[in-house]
Amino acid sequence: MPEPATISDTAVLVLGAGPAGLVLANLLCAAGVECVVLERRSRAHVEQRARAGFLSPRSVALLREHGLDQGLSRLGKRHDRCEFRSAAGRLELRYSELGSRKTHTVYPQQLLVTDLIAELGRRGGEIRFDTAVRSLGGLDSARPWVRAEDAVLREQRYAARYIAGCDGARGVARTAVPVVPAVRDHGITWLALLARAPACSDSVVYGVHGAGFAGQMPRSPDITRYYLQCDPGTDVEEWDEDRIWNALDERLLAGQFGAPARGPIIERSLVRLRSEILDPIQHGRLFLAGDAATSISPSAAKGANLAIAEAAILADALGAAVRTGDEAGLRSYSERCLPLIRQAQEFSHWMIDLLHPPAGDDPEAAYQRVLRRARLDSLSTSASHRHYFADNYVGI
Ligand code: RFL
Repeated sequence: MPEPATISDTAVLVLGAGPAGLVLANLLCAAGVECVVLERRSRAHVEQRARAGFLSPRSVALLREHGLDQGLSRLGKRHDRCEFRSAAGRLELRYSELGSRKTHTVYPQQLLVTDLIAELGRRGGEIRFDTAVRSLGGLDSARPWVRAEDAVLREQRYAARYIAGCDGARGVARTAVPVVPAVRDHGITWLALLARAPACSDSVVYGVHGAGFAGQMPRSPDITRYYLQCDPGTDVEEWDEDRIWNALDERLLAGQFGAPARGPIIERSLVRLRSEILDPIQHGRLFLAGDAATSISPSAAKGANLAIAEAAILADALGAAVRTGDEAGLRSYSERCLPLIRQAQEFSHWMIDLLHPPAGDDPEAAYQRVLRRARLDSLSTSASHRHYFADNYVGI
């Protein structure tokens, strides 16, 4: 096969138009650094892909500082509490009154992505949608490259001084970093649902139940995200609306605390809880950010927030390297991001453990359930434990 002609040669190639890639590209454009974003999906697809919703104070401050908060400031809703429902009763934690007294802002990820694409256009940035990266190379050379395919499967070659791998947990960039990741497959699967119905309370609700975990996360006045732990081999088609709402009623203890308002289920997908950490998150002139650098379960709402934090750190380092040739920030990129990743992974794992006590009659499962009960009890009885929880829950 002849080598395809290089159709673009730029300072930074950004792979992926999710939160990481779009924040990075916006910051680079604002700093006068030329970049091109390659995204395998269409613009309509990425602007409608509903995922995260909970932004940490650090993410909000960062987006605001860089003029990326127009929609967020208008439509984002302050959120400051979560509750656990279990056989031990109901425990509400108002984290605006705990620890460093911070709050989340609820703003659906697809709206943030839509805002970031529009702003990048205003800043003169370029996104090539429907362009799937297939391979990358030359990472130790002055001109690394990427091979991609456009919508009609035409091969293309792009070159740049640096490549930012922001193509998510299943992208190709991470496969170009030659390290064996630290991995945990939690053996847990969630049915992730979006319902056209208001949430049953203003809180995030975590149902810790013998039949499996259930969660409720408010998204907007008439859209709510729900999660239901299900068998790993389950087929989403087996979950009709009645089965879903009955399971939510049971596990969120509707009899005691009120039933969720029912409405059409507008989206259902399976999320397998799997965590993966790369160290380092760079190789040669390739730098990973977001889910490409670490896959993290949605149990503590950290993924999008890590993506934004890493994108900002990378934008600073790339800006200095391109403008002044100073690569010190790039050399220490992994060292700066990994403490954030480790902390987020540790807390997400803590949450997974808390929310999924093992089922079964064997003595080990029973013992593990006692530990989870003790952990919930200590959240209710120990102020210092509540402060610890609050700081980790809203922190990145
Ligand atoms: P993304 O958003 O996955 O974007 C990566 C982009 O790269 C594109 N891509 C490619 N492009 C070109 N060539 C290729 N070969 C490519 N391969 C992939 C993809 O099409 C995509 O557009 O990664 P990024 O930017 O790192 O952002 C990460 C976040 O999206 C993710 O961590 C969060 O959504 C996780 N998450 C949550 N995070 C939070 O902080 N708060 C939450 O409340 C929250 N809720 C969630 C979540 C994730 C969920 N799912 C679906 C796993 C709820 C759910 C259900």
